[in-house]
Amino acid sequence: MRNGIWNQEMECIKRPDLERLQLERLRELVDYCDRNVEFYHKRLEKAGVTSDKIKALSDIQYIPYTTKADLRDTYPFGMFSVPKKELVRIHASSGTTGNPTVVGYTREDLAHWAEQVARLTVAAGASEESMVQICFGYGMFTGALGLHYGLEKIGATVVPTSAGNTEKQLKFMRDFGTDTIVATPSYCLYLAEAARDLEWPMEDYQLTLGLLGSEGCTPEMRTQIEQRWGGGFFATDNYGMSELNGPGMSGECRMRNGLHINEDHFLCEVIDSSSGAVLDPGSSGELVVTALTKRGIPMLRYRTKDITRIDYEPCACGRTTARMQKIIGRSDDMLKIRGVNVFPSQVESALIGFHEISPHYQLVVRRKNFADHLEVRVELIDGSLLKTYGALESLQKRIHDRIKTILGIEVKISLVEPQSIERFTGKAQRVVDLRSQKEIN
Ligand code: DLL
Repeated sequence: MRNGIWNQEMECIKRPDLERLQLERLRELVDYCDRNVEFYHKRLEKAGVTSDKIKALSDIQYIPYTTKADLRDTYPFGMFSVPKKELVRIHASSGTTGNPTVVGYTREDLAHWAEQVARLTVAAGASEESMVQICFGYGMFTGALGLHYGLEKIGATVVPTSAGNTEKQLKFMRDFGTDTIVATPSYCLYLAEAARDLEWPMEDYQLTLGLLGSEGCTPEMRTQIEQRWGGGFFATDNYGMSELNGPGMSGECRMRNGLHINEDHFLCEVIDSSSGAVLDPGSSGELVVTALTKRGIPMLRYRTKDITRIDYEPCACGRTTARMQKIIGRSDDMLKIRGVNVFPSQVESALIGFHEISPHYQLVVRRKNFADHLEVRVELIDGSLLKTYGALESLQKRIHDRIKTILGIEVKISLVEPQSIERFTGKAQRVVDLRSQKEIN
């Protein structure tokens, strides 16, 4: 490690050298998929693509996209490329509907994965001095074990508390002098609240770094989380998905002006999610990723459904890798409210800043008179406000007006009792979709 950069050679690589490496790896990958996965063989054959047709990175456009539905249709191992004896780990994503997506890793995949996570955790400020509490659930979810091995690789001390058991979490955090936490932003916020409620002085905690991820978090929400943990706490955003190993695809450095992509492992494109057309560099759209080095279950042009934009300018931190902007939402999470596209993250940004409400909220979508209606449920900090009619009405109106200015649509604001909105130890579920229920008029 030099200048606080884990892998100077790859993280500060010159773009022409990177592109040469990506092209070489892409050709190898196409050839590998063609030879080892029946699913890809058929797709590539139909599209008339062989590795020798890939002469430039832009020739990737001839390769068909892969989707989550492809993984589900080939459940559980249909897209794996190696016999079981070569697999050393399996993970799966929860899959609330239908088959979960199952992913497998060879020994080399795990080594690459740990390297990817090592780079990002160092970029965020972790080191061999760090005492890191991993509050992601250990199990089929990739978050915990992914961060675990990357952090061990850099020599940090890992405390694998897993998710939940909040009081015990806080006790270890305080007694061990944990300085780094790995969690979803929503759980990190909840832990801060619980810490305050326990009435142990906040000064007893030594948290200075949050490696947060696995769900969206607006800059406004991040400020709330940082303020709750107190002055020295600095949180970074980390992105990934099980189909692309898990965490480790991209993460923020101390500049926090985008998430550095491990581009020698992941080749990214941004497309228009409705037409599938590839967009020019710098445009916002759906992220499509080709995992250049992954072999257990290779991924060619995987449609993530996550909406972002990629910035190719070198960063002030010294790294030259491209940075993706924070995910603004998933194309399938986008609500269409009377013709207007609404991402939950826009509502989150609008809500934070009202000192009378907590950062916990829920969006309820209903179908009424053949149109979608949005109710925003927000939690009051002081429940006695519910009895103070004038104050309550005025707050409701101010929140309503701010959201209307930002989104341009009417929403119903419901102010609810303190602590009444569900807390999550993993990914928060902020949207309650009641549109399939019987229509109300
Ligand atoms: O959430 C992997 C991960 C674990 C990333 C820990 C970072 C930290 P999945 O469970 O497969 O994998 O969910 C992937 O979660 O397509 C995004 O929609 C969302 N997501 C992940 N990270 C972020 C983030 C892990 N930083 C899906 N911001 C992705 C916004 C995120 N959304």
